[in-house]
Amino acid sequence: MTPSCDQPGYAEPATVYFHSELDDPLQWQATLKNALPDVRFVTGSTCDAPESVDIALVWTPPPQGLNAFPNLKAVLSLGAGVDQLQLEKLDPRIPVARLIDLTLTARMVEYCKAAVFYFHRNFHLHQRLQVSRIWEFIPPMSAAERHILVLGQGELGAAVAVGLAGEGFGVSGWSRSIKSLPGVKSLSGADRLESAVAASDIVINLLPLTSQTRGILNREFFSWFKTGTCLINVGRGAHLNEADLLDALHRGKIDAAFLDVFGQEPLPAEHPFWSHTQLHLTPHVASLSDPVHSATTVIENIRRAMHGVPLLNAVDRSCGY
Ligand code: NDP
Ligand code: OXD
Repeated sequence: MTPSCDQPGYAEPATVYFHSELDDPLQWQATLKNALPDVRFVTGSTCDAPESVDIALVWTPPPQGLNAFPNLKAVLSLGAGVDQLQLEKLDPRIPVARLIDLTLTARMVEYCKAAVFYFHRNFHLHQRLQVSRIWEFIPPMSAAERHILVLGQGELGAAVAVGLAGEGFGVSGWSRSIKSLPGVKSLSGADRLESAVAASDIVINLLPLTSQTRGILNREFFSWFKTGTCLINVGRGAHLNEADLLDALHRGKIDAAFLDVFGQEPLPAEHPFWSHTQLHLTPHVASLSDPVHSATTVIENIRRAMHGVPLLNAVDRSCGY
């Protein structure tokens, strides 16, 4: 049990600097103040006393950068991913935590199941036939015959894989280390990837963005797809080589894709993805965090940071995730 902010050893109330273009500062301020009435909540592109900031609670670094705060005790990500924090620029001794909560995970499982069922029940094929007013019976496969590969078996990827196995699909999960998850065949290592991709009908990307995974969804990767394979990218836009995806669609190497994340967000209006009939786009909403569901661990991590206690959901700075 971490000491409360009111107990001895907690000399000063925490000063939390908040920055996000996506999350509501007022909602977060109200939620934090409710639990930690003394907390000083600072937001905005300028901060009058950067030396007083203890904790940065951010989605992306503020314009002045995280190094503008010389006495940071912790960086708390407003997302499950941390690539957007540009951690390579941050002192490696500063602890960083990412956001994990049951609602965020449940939302990701819902999104992936919805996309998988769309492909599994051939809605994408019927949609194309509908445009030409063609009444054609496409016999549905059983879930057990449909093989799904989930790249990344962390908090989100593991929950998605187990959830899909529970629906009766054949599921494999690929990660750096081998896992033991009910109904999921665990694979690890670059040498296992080609055969796993080649055996799959649907590939879901839930890897973190690191120097090892950047651009992994590329021409070579797509060349391993069998005819009719579909892609779901909910990791990061920079995992995907966009030109290679368009080329693979054109050559029939990929049948269709759900894309939730993009190299540039918002996706520019002139981008070819918008009008591609085999692509289903969503604006980075596969899962979302919000103070109602995510504040508990943030509050606990503020307490921990103020007492020099290791953070919950700490990022391994040497791996970048
Ligand atoms: P975790 O850090 O919990 O899991 C990452 C997984 O990827 C682990 O299983 C890890 O392996 C595996 N991995 C990492 N690097 C490699 C590699 N080089 N080769 C093979 N496997 C690798 O992340 P989460 O599950 O919490 O989140 C995954 C990502 O989802 C986030 O980083 C973020 O980018 C994205 N995301 C997207 C959202 C959206 O709305 N679209 C919402 C939330 C997150 P091991 O277990 O062995 O360490
Ligand atoms: C996250 C995201 O990383 O929403 O949490 O992408």
